[in-house]
Amino acid sequence: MSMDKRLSDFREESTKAVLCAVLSSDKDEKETAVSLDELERLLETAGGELFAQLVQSRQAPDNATYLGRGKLEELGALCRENDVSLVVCDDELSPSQIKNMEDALEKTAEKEIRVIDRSMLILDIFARHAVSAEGKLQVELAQLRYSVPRLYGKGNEMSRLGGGIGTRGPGESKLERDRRHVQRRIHALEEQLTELVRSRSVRRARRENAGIFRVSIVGYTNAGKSTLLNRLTDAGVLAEDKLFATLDTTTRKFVLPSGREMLLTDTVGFIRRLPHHLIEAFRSTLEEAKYTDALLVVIDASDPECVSQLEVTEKLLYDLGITEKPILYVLNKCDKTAALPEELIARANRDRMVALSALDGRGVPRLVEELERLAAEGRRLFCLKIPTSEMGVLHRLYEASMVEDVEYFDGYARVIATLDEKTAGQLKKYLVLPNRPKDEEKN
Ligand SMILES: Nc1nc2c(ncn2[C@@H]2O[C@H](COP(=O)(O)OP(=O)(O)OP(=O)(O)O)[C@@H](O)[C@H]2O)c(=O)[nH]1
Ligand SMILES: [Mg+2]
Repeated sequence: MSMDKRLSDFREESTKAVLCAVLSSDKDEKETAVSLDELERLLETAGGELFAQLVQSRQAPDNATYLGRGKLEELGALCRENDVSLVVCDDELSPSQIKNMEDALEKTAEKEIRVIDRSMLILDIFARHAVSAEGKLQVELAQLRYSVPRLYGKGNEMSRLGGGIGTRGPGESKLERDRRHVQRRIHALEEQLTELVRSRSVRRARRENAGIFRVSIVGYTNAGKSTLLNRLTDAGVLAEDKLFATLDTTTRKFVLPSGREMLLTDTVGFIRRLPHHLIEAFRSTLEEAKYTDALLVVIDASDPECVSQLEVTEKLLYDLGITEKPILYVLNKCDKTAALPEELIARANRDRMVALSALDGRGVPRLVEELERLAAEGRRLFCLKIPTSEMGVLHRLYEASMVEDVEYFDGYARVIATLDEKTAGQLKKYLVLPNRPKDEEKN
């Protein structure tokens, strides 16, 4: 860790914040409370410190200032008297709402108060945690599209605010650029990203061709996905008690007891109300699970909100077009909870559920058994006729541990193999249809 980083961490620790939400008539009180508590976790992860939560009940958020006039004055006074310099609103704010709030707060508080929304806070954390070139590009793109128009409310004064919460990231220096340059920068980033994604899909295709069974580990942020990958494969992925610790996907080979190999991929976590711009910018990363054969949906069974977190996860998977994949539900953190919530068990598929602790390892052998079963399913026995001149195909089948039996004939080998559907599709021209293997041989 560089000195700079430590210094900025220190500075951020002193950022005291008030979290605000409007409890409008269409919102549920409990939902709002849960969302605010999560916002608090996000604030902590971003290095901020909670001073207070403030909820205003009103028909709808104010178009101009989000909170009502009176509440805003109350908030301004709170900021003035308690050294609060940051206000985070739980809903998405428009650029003008931010500007109006900042102006009004500055008057009452007699100092500059930064106003950001939930999306900007999440983007800030993403900016902090992005490691790969792709991750950084994705964050910067999302910031340029979402945060920058909101930060420009304060014009050139931006630079005075330094790298506080809501302005940090790979794009930090660029945030201060002239507005005219932003569009150009967005185009450049889009191009770079397209190029990166293209080369990544080449890599992906190579993996796919290996015909190895692939599983993605998905789930709500902080559920224990990285810990599970580490437990299974010694991947050494950073796992911490922070939201969005993982932004880059990591794939590791895992050898099942049968000797069958599979690829396990750790992915970026989900959260309720993930900003639309972030989903767009991170689409290629979020979609990683699309290119695997099955999903491990990890759930923090010890979290009181685990059922709604599973709902959010399933909804996001659906939105990303990841449907109809075999799912294995992993009810994690069993060491922390006495009993598994009935509602969770009902929602996860009973037959496809493993309760375990990625931390202490209990229940993991059962998961391995289930993975074995999952890897074996979806594969069927096929008979192939492979010309001697194309033995590379046979070699590939061996590598993927798919070969059951080989007999050599003049000019070709007859191979019995367990193929998954995709490999079977790729090798269509070699397949001998089950009802007429004899005929084929005679030809
Ligand atoms: N008690 C307990 N803690 C766990 C278990 N699994 C993970 N944790 C803890 O939960 C926290 C989050 O774990 P991660 O593996 O980083 O979670 P993740 O799902 O990868 O989170 P993101 O990458 O942020 O989406 C860490 O502090 C882990 O030590 C478990 O089985 N039991
Ligand atoms: Mg992780």
